[in-house]
Amino acid sequence: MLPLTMELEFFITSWLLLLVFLFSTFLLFRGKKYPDRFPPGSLGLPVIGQSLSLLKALKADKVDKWFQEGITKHGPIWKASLFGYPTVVLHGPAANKFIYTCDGNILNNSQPPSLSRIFGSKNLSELTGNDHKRVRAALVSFLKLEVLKQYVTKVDAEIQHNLQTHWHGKQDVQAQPVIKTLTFNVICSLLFGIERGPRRDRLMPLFQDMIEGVLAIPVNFPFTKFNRGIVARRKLLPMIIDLIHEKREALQEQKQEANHQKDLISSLLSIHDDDGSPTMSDEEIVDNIIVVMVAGYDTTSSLLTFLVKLLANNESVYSNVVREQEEISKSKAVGEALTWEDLTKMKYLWRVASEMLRINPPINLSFRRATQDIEYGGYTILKGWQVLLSQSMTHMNNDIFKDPTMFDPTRFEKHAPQPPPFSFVAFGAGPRMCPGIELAKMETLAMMHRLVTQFTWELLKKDESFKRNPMPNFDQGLLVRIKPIKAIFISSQASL
Ligand code: HEM
Ligand SMILES: *[C@@H]1O[C@H](CO)[C@@H](O)[C@H](O)[C@H]1NC(C)=O
Ligand SMILES: *[C@@H]1O[C@H](CO)[C@@H](O)[C@H](O)[C@H]1NC(C)=O
Ligand SMILES: *[C@@H]1O[C@H](CO)[C@@H](O)[C@H](O)[C@H]1NC(C)=O
Ligand SMILES: CC(=O)N[C@H]1CO[C@H](CO)[C@@H](O)[C@@H]1O
Repeated sequence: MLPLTMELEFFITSWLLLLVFLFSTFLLFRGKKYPDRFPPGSLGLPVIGQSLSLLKALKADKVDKWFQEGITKHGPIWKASLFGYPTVVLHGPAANKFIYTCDGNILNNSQPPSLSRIFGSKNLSELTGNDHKRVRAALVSFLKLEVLKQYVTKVDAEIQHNLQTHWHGKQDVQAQPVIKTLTFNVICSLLFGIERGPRRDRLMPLFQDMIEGVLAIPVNFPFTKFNRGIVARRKLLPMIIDLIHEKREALQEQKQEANHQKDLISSLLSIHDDDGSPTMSDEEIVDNIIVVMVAGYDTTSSLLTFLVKLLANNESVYSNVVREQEEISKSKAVGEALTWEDLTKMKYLWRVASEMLRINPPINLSFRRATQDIEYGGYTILKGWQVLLSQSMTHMNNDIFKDPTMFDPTRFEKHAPQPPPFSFVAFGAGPRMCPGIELAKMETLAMMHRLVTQFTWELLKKDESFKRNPMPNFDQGLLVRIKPIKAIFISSQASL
């Protein structure tokens, strides 16, 4: 049954894409002359072929091949028509630099239109210029390290709860969905200040539908994922607005108390401009809460899932990680919460995570739109055209990272030669670089610490594969067989 609906979705999408394409080509090229400084490649038929072949490559995780074919055929800069727009396809450190540092007035962050129905119109990802700066500064004021440091214990408590509920007492675990539950709960706790209980439980399925909708093929018919996503957004809105009202009241009651940074929402509500008016409207807060949910959920859980797989497959990395983490747990009493200082000692673990982000970056494609005619690499990109950047192709470039397919965390050692700027871009770069890095790092380190000190595990399918849609998702959720480590509790109790 499933494959059938997917076929159908694909079929409908093809026709929709065709219509959108024909219409936008008509708009774009009405009366325009073709100078011959356009990148090589074709915008003609088979139009659908190009979008579909990219979607297929995404699903089969063969996007690198898709890019390589284009590069072999046309050279480093080429054009195609994708998702309804003429698109210039770019890669390499120079292209990364160009895209990441380019003025928002030249290239904006327009995603293919489908996303806005779910993200809302005041979303950070689409804002440009001063609006982007203002909203981003508000988010960063909460997500920056000095503030986040206070929340290690809270993150750790969510992790312990996740392990108690979904790991202890189980034999086989689907790691990826369970880790997604964790990243969802961390966001609820830290960012939205929603404690465990019925409210979170009501939020979770809506949120998941919404995420699936954001990432699905944008066909708004009943029963499509996209449609479910839109419906979920509609149901989520009043819940989030209630939450904002409650937080505002709570803030007004405890005006004297200085702690406005209990969670992201309270923090956003208490930021004021110089003239005393609130910096962000309720609408902006709602849309950005949704952006943060989407941005922080699948990315971090993807990294954690890849790490679980790696440690099961690579004995040498595993034993190094365990040695470092046991050193840390030795210095703590049983059940004592992790602290910020503990995390700063996990240097090897973070190098392993960074190397994982190099090899399997959760995000490795970005779209932009040209808001005026621009020149790049000797070619013209016309106003309205799309730019597709394959930013992480630099991660696999032999001139930048020697033996790029080798998993080698020493690349990230302090004294190792630094890769040139704009070549390690798992978190992006420039004014739109991921503001959630420190939170992602905190979750990753704390969760891996708890996992390796409480369990050993092996993969039930030696090489379970994953597909990007567009975030990497393991076919069976990464099935692992786990065993609790009892010895740790006994030995540390004995030493008390
Ligand atoms: C391993 C985890 C993560 C990875 C690999 C990651 C990666 C990225 C990348 C590559 C971008 C830039 C996209 C572009 O330029 O097109 C980005 C943007 C963003 N990320 Fe993350 N992210 C992660 C975790 C998080 C977390 C935990 C949060 C939130 C709490 C977050 C919030 C955001 C936001 C709000 C933006 C948009 C920033 C802007 O447009 O100014 N991310 N992320
Ligand atoms: C994106 O990452 C995957 C690994 O998850 C890789 O196989 C693929 O080639 C990458 N795509 C591009 C265009 O770099
Ligand atoms: C981005 O630029 C394109 C082309 O000029 C325009 O159609 C679109 O509305 C812009 N999007 C935003 C969010 O400004
Ligand atoms: C495991 O990691 C080590 C250290 O980076 C690397 O040298 C080795 O090739 C990896 N082994 C496997 C089986 O991937
Ligand atoms: C992806 C997304 O949400 N896009 C919307 C963001 O906001 C702008 C306007 O502020 C809309 O035009 C986008 O469609």
